[in-house]
Amino acid sequence: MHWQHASGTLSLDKPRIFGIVNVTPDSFSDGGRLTSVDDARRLIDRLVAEGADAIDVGGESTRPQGATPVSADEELRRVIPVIEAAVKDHHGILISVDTVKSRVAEECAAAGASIVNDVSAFRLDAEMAAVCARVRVGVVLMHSRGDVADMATFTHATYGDDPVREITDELCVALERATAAEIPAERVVLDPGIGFSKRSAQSIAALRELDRIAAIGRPVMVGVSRKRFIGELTGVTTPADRVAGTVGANVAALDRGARLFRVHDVKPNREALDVAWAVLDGAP
Ligand code: HH2
Repeated sequence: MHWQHASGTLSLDKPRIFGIVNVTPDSFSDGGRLTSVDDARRLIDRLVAEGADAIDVGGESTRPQGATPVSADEELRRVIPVIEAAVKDHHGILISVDTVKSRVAEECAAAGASIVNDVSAFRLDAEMAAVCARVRVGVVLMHSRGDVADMATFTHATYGDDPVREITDELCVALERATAAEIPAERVVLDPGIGFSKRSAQSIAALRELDRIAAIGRPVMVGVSRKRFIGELTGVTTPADRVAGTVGANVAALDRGARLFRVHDVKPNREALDVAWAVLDGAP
């Protein structure tokens, strides 16, 4: 399987890792850590050295405690210098921008981002699908409900007896939004949105039954890194200490069909996923 994006094609014949670069003061696990472009540069250097296939740069948090939405101007002020630095420092690096705003997507694509990671799956900005079609980026359409302030809370975590069915149906609607905007299916990756409008049991069900989401026919990304359900399962309260739980969830997701993994800690996930893949697929 392949994924087309603005600067080429990413082959998904092995697990692909997106290293997280949150340029936000309030992200749940690493907020406020990057206070300058130089800090972001150093983090990107490390993520690339540890084996990231791409970096995912975000300037607006969706933290579970209820995030504060930021203006497009502020988001651009945070992410553009980081994208420009990444392009300069790492020739050919694959860059994704984590945004729900079409203006941010468009300007980041012009600055060198080849992928738009929209945690609202084109729900929150009526122009987003058309912009992504025009600038020919690859898109990640992630399942969520509600707006930026409450999508990572339980406000909309209201499911019947088959939550994965509802998640799958809503991702199919997102894929139709992309198709209607003439984004070729080959440019689309789907993501169940672990922890977004989901209680832990619903996040775990989405991972356990990930094959139902993969059956839609598009590659699947998961973002489990350091998330709350891992804390609940392990008792590890500090998000940055949830590395082993994150690796466990990612290896299980790989077995159920995920091929793209959005993580804070690249090295342990790279090693674990490469070894798991050699065992599962038989191809070192
Ligand atoms: N999770 C977060 C943000 N963006 N994108 C995708 N595709 N999938 C995810 O699961 C996902 C995502 C939330 O995590 P993080 O960036 O660490 O925190 P915050 O939103 O507080 O910045």
